[in-house]
Amino acid sequence: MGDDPYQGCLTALVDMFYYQRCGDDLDERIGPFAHPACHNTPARVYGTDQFLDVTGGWHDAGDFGRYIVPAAKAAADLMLAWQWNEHAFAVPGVTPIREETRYELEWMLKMQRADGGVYHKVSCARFCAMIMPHEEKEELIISPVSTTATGDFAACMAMASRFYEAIDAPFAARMLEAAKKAWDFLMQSDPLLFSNPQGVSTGGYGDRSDEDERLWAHVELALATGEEKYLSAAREALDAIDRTFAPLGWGDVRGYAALSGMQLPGKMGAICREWVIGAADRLLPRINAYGITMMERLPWGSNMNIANDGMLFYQAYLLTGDEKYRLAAEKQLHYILGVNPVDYCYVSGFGSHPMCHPHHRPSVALGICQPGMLSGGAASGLMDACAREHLQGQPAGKCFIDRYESYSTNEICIYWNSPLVALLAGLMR
Ligand code: 9MR
Ligand code: 9MR
Ligand code: ZN
Repeated sequence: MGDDPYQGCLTALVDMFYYQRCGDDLDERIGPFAHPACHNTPARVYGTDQFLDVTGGWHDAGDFGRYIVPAAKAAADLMLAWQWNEHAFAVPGVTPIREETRYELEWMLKMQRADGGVYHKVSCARFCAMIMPHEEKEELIISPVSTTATGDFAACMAMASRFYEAIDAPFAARMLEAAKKAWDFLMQSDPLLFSNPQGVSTGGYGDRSDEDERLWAHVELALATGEEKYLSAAREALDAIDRTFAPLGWGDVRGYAALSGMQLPGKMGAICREWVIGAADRLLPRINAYGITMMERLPWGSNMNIANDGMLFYQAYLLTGDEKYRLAAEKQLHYILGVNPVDYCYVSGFGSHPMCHPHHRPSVALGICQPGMLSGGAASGLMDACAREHLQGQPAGKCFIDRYESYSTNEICIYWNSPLVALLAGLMR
């Protein structure tokens, strides 16, 4: 342990990804949360008699589904985290972040069809009871290909090929090939926007548009290859996209295109740098007394949006060296760690008043709270029965209840932990 008070929290936030592993024997290293390999039977391709091996990857959240769209966000954030502060992860006892991210990437590779299209998700037909992962024994179903999953996959794999080039060149090459195949599929496919097929009711991760996913794919392939066909696709898509904001959401990935696009040659790089700074400048004046950019209404998983804002501010700080952005990034972190209307540290196991009853199946099954998980946080829509029962009439920032029944305010998620890992690592530099 160093004397940085944040190091312990960062370590736990990264360990969380190891705990989320699917299809792996999790040993005594993680204490009571150890369990034998789960979800390791062949999965049925929806509506067919074809079965595939798609073992591996991380459970998405408090449920055990594995979904490509949010996986791409989580992996991208972890790569940015180590880009921003490699040093923070080179500490004994921290889960090796490159190996951990690779665990997800290897699974994602298995989700690609021979024609390049990428299946949207694998899960059971419905959410199971509050049991341990290896106790969920229903048939696994692979849901149909979508172009949002395929676009995110192409982008994430091309991005990862840059990050793993120096570590493992053959792995990087395999990912770049997969990215190119996914891109070819995208180019000849109309939008395939996902909604759950009949009989499947797990997470949908639906979207209204695949334009931003396509843009991100063009940008990453342009950067990874330097080839003209990707560069011109990126140029065209950059011109067409709305560059007012640069969200780093699972559904709107424009911000990832902006962040990576900054490294593109010539005018495109300049456009992306302006995009990032412009978006940060638009958010700055929205910062309120609690240090965050929203408060009237808070979406499901608001802590992700807050951590994402922190990442964007941090990136603007790296670009300009202007302390006002760093300060804004710090405010996002402080809100999450306790400077908020409910006075909770939203990371389990940390702070003087931590969240400790998350909608997280292993924690509920074992009756103990797993540490190092970021709660979704206040959500003003009161989207579950528990929230409706207890939070009626509360202002948005107080629409949080530390009860496991409240999945819309107190679930945990890989892509909520991941932007916090990036923000925290950046600020620890
Ligand atoms: O546990 C599920 C959680 O992971 C999801 O985010 C949430 C919303 O889709 O649904 C939870 O599952 C609940 C289901 O939707 C309704 N019946 C109770 C389930 C467990 O609380
Ligand atoms: O994080 C997702 C949130 O933005 C959506 O509003 C919500 C309802 O569709 O779903 C959330 O994602 C959940 C997913 O569907 C299933 N795994 C748990 C996710 C977090 O609650
Ligand atoms: Zn599993």
